[in-house]
Amino acid sequence: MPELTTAQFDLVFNAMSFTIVAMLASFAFFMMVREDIDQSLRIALTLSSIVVGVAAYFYFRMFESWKSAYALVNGVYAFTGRTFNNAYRYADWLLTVPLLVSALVSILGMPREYARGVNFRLMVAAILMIVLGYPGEIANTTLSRAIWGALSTIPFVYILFVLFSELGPAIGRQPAEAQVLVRNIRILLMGTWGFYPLVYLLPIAVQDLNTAPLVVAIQTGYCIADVLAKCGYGVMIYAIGRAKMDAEKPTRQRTTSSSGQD
Ligand SMILES: *C/C=C(C)/C=C/C=C(C)/C=C/C1=C(C)CCCC1(C)C
Repeated sequence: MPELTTAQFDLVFNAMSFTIVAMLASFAFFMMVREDIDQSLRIALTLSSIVVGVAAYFYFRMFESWKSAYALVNGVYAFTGRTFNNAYRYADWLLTVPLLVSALVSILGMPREYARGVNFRLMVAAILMIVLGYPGEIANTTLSRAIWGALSTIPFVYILFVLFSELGPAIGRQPAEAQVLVRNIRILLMGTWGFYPLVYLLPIAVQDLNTAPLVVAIQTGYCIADVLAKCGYGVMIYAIGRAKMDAEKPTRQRTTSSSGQD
């Protein structure tokens, strides 16, 4: 790993510590607001809490790994010989990405059989995407990074295709209050998930793997994307749950008073 200036080292250090606290705060928030929404939609908030909880753990590990990869020697951060462990990041994604797609499918409240099928296909694609991306992330040449990256992009494109083609009709069935939010969460998902392959492409674009600006850009880039794609996304899942509940409230009160039970 390349030698870093104190500013470069600190930027990644601060980005990671910010991400840890963002994940922990989101965890507390999602756990607290879970009870605010309908039982049938609560699973989406549970999934969001698990996502940020898992990410907080792996960020803690990454933070430790980052600190042990470098030592301050005469005013610069020299590599200690203990390589930063990218496996923490990919283990995090391997667990959280399938849960993120699942949270979206469950907040849409599609027919059960259909939801199960979509969920399964999206989860398999998400796992393939992460598993194929990892060998490229730790590759020694930009060529093999490019090849694994291209393979990983196939399931990625499939996920986007499913989200746009197949979930489209489900959006049309959402109450008016929730439709805009569902469209927005899809845009957030596209925008933030699209950011990961761009960060991954940087070393290929400049045909180098091991410069200080690259290491710093990749680590901070993934941190920013993770906060948006996990914390920001979870907040939107909550907003959708609330909007759906508010939209259904009048009918629910009616059925409650007529049947006398809830
Ligand atoms: C919370 C973490 C999330 C939402 C991670 C998402 C990661 C991706 C969408 C990664 C995609 C990649 C490609 C499409 C090609 C290059 C390799 C990856 C794994 C960076």
